[in-house]
Amino acid sequence: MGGLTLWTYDWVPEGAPPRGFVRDLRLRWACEEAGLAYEVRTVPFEGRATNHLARQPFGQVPFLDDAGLQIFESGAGLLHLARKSEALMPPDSTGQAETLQWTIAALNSIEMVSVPWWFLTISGAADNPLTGWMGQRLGQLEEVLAARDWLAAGHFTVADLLMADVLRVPQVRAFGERPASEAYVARLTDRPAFRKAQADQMRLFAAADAARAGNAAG
Ligand SMILES: N[C@@H](CCC(=O)N[C@@H](CS)C(=O)NCC(=O)O)C(=O)O
Repeated sequence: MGGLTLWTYDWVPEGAPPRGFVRDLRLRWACEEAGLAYEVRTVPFEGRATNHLARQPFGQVPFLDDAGLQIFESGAGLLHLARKSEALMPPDSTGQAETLQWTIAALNSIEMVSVPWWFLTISGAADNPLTGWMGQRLGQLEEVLAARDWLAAGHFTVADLLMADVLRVPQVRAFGERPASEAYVARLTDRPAFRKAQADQMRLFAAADAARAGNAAG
């Protein structure tokens, strides 16, 4: 209970979202960027609809524990972590306002379209009714990213971390021609902190596969 604990599932199937995209990665990545020590603990994937509702009322992951303070929603967790480190959010009020604004924009103006669009796309909908809305939002963001390298404060912040995580979904990257957005995602996901966070998540689920295979065999 003394430090930071990030909670995720003990295992996830290969699929949607694929491994490497489970949202605990956002919190891992932020901790890595900020040099914050953390441990990762898990709740069972099986029975997730009911087995941790006291910690996450929608049965989802991630959630966060900071010395007994409990926080769910990846965006809330990121903003909590951002208050701990200038590597994630600058101390000045203008920089903080910009960071908050773009963090919320990633969730509420881009992800609120991209997730349902993605879901309909992978469900095989012949005519995805969200395509026009999706194209408009990503086009507007492309104009922003064509004009600058970072969303807030003139340097990397947690807003970039979150926006890049929203945009890096393969179907989103493949949707239309948006060279500035593609360069942005490539640059952000080439950061050592991202690569470590993603490798650690993949390693956790690979170990869970091995344990399940051992249990099935034995
Ligand atoms: N708005 C939530 C969404 C969390 C979310 O969708 N988590 C996925 C894993 S990436 C999940 O738990 N899915 C299982 C489910 O919804 O039952 C957040 O950002 O924390």
